[in-house]
Amino acid sequence: MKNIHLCDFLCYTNFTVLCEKENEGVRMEFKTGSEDIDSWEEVILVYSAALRQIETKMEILNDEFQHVHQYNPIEHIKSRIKTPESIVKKLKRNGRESTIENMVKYVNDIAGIRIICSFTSDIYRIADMIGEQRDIKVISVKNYITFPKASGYKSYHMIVTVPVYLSDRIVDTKVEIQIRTVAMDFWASLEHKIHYKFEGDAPEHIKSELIECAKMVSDLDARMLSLNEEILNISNGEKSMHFNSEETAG
Ligand code: 0O2
Repeated sequence: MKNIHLCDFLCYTNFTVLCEKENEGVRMEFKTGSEDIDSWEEVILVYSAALRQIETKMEILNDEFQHVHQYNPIEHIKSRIKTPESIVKKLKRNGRESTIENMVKYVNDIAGIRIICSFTSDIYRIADMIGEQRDIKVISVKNYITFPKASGYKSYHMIVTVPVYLSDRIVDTKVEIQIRTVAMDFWASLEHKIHYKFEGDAPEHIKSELIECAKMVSDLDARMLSLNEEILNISNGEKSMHFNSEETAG
């Protein structure tokens, strides 16, 4: 079987997609060929399969980590398929026509998974584990932890492709992975709500309050990490003391 990308997969099929939201005039249309098949569903099916694969991989890695290190780096995982309205908005924002071809080519986060962990060190551990998976190809990385956004947003983003095995072909499908701590996630969720409430134009005092909160989140993450390291050092010290006393006794 041949590996193909989702864009190439589109060439194999004929599309008619209409996605209209009443009163909002959101419309997507893409047509090729004469046959009318449920291709929007087919594309979403492939993205959903890709999401499930990444989710399962993450759960396996988390279980293995627990088995080897008696510790779970992942607190929880959320995943979603971007809504058609949100896809159209993003295409418009980038000055592109609303077609399925453009959506697959240019919207990298149609399938999105968010991995929430306790400590910043877990983020890099998880990112490394993802990068080491043989069938996952890392397309790009955005490190908003080292380089936070002007809004104060912090998170680690990876765009990857994962092969989806269909009955007659393998489709390499893009998934956006966001990795962040519980504290970063708390901040991002509230900021996202505020962003939507004010349609991206929140009053200045709210923006600066959010930046202040982002600093507090970074400080909290750093202090929790250092506390955890101290606890681990104490536990390791106790273990080696226990081990040494057993050796002396033996
Ligand atoms: P939604 O509603 O969450 O889906 P690219 O995807 O690389 O072509 P983009 O979209 O600028 O370009 O990528 P980026 O900067 O990595 O952002 C992708 C997603 O990260 C966003 O998706 C948000 O989910 C999240 N994000 C980025 N910046 C911020 C921010 O300042 N605050 C919050 N709360 N989230 C942010 P969408 O499509 O914008 O939104």
